[in-house]
Amino acid sequence: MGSARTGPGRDEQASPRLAELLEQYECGPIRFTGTADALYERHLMFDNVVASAAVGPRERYEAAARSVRDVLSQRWLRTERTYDRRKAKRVYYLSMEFLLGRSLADNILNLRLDPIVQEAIRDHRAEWQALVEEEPDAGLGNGGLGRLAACFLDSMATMQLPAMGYGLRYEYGIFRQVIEDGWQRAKPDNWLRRPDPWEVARPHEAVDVRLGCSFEVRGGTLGVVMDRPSTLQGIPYDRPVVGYGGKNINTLRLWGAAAPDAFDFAAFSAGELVSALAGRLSAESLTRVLYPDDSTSMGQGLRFVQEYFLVACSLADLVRRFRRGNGDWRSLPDQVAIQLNDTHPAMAVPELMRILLDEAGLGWEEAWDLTRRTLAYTNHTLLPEALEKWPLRWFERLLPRQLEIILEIDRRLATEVRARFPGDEGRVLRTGLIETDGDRRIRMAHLAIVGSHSTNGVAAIHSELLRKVTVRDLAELYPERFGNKTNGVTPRRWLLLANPALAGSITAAIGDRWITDLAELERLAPLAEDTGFRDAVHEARRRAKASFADWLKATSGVVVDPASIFDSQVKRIHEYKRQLLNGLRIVILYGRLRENPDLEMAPRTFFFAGKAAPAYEPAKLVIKFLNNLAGTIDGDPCVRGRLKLVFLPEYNVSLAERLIPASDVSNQISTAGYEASGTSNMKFMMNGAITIGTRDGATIEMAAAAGDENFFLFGLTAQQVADSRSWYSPWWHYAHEPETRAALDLIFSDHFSRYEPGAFLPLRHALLEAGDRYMHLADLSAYLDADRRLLEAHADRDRWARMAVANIAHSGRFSSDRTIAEYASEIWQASPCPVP
Ligand code: 26V
Repeated sequence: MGSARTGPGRDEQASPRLAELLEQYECGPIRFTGTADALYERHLMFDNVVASAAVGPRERYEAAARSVRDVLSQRWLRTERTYDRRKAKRVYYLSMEFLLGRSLADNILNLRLDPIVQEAIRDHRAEWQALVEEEPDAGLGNGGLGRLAACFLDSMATMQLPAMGYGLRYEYGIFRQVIEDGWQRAKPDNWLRRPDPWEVARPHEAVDVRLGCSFEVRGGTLGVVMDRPSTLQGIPYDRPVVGYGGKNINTLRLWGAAAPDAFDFAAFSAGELVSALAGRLSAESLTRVLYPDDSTSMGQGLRFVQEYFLVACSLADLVRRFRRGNGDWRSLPDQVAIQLNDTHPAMAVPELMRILLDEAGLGWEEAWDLTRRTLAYTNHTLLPEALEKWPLRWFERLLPRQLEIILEIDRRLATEVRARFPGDEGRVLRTGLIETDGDRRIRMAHLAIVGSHSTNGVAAIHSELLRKVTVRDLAELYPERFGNKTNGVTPRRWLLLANPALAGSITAAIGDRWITDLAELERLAPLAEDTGFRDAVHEARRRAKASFADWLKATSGVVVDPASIFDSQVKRIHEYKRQLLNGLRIVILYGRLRENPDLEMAPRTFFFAGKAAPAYEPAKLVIKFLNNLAGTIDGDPCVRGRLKLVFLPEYNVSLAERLIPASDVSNQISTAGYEASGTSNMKFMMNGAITIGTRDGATIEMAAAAGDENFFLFGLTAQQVADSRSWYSPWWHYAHEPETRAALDLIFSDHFSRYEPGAFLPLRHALLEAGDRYMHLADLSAYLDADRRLLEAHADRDRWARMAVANIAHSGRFSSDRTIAEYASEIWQASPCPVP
């Protein structure tokens, strides 16, 4: 970043293509005058009023972000105006989570401003890097479901769909993870401490939400006060979502909770002012924090209110927009498609019914028809403990009208089931919206399926299990509603941005159309036989590994050898994802080397990263185990330089962007039948890593695309897992597999917990005494066998490079553009609306 006077100006350095592009952004009343540098320098000076000597990286970040926002603002406004004038059918993506990560470099890339920026920072690389790192990693999500929502936003904008995301503006995102003595500690993520240059508050578009309860902060925690009705305000905070090429700029609208201003000024005394303001404080706490549980415990009242708040604000907003352009309620499904990201926003079913019945004054039949045709639902997990079921009495106290509607839906559903399956009362109970054993609960998945026209899973196997097992009775009742939409990821962030060297080699080989049409990568397939291209792929990975190693050393002091095989497993820590299985593999490899120090074995570095839900003790113990394993290996001269394990703390989007391009091997080893899809598996594949994995989720489809010979699949199938449940015994493996037994004995001899004796006894309990629910031991020997085959392949550099090329070439299906194209044509009936 040179100064305004010396830096390269727009006219001097912009190629004709670029000049055209900039003109594209000058599509409102304001012309950009002067240079890009001048724009930046003006923000640097005037936004924070600081002397140039006192400017730090944070001020530079804000000025850069504001400059980029200036460039996109007029086009952002024009996008909304175009959708409005064309009366385009709108798509609304309702999600409690958007795991956005950083925006600056991504927005620059999507606006195609990178040549300008590259030029401007030519002599200031380190300064630029420091500035980029000032942006907090927006962690408004737990994991896969939230990151998928962010990839979908990118694809919808790139494909010029008139789409909008709706979510919550959590002041605190997913907790920050620090590791102390090997244990996970959770720290608050105060990501909005500093003003966020990307968000635009729109208080004049606030909406009111009426509730049958109020809030109170008691003893430091926010509680729900029943039977004291209150009104909350939802304030929209808009964020730009830049499509690749910057043609359409969509909006992510996040709701912040506030108390309405209006209180009785005439009557208040000093005491009342304080209590009135305290009331205001607690209303704001509703959107204070993201719930950090992914697919574990539920049942918190505040989460229930958060979900309703998202639904009520978003529906009020989109109905208002619909009514502005259209008086006829009957055209709602032709004008609006609403996608529910899991059941978290499933209260949209009764809420939309309430609006159509009570506000539009329609009759039940018509309201029901419109509601169903407008809504669609995506399921993201089959884990029984993650299927939401909210106590009926919460609805009674907080949302009595919505409960009335749910009960009527349930009554009509039962009538329909009885007519279709006379005498089958068991089926009536199984399909019903209300679970009757114990205290009565509403089955939110049933509500979403019954109240929408489409239900989909996120990979072929998952959609099949959903239909045939989890909600079988409803699928028999409404077979035409069920479908599959295999997940995808955006190639802009996960290849073009994260791996510039590989992206450059690909573009050099086949041109740049792959960026918006990833199927183009197929054209790389023949280049597996081209030594030049294989070398380029190899070189790209070498560079990514070196720069990861440099970064790791600079930020943590940890030294890894870039010449070793980088073998990664990064995702939420969960028993079904089986990080422990990976740990057992490493213990066995370690045992082999100790046993036979002359054993030939390629040097390897194993990376783990991921957060455990703070209340999920077994998952937190896995983190502790991996850290102790790392420490023991580091301290053992027998294996030094040959094996290394690194647990990277604070896994987030930015860390994924660094690690994935640097990884040679991707571990996708969930118990078959448990991982709905997985999405990091696709990011690794796109970047040319080789997968070792089980036949689960989308990994099955990835192997089919790449060819089995380019994949290392192992272990029980979902069918075998289900069939062997009743007789499976981990003890059999302990008794009959010497390496399995030796590994477990080593762990339980406190070899990895010398100063914490007994620390890992709960692992023994889970793996042996309690029956090994996720069947680690059943797959362990097959895992090691696949690992042996993988090492064999790696020993042949050309063979490995061919496999990498094949994986990249066949990863095109796993672009979220393909997924979104399917949603648009098969569920939403929505078409692109290009902005002129
Ligand atoms: C559940 C709960 C319950 C309590 C409060 C917070 C919370 C947050 C999230 C969830 C459900 C998480 C479900 C999920 O993330 N599923 C993942 O979705 C990915 C995208 O479809 C998919 O690739 C993963 O396989 C699947 O595990």
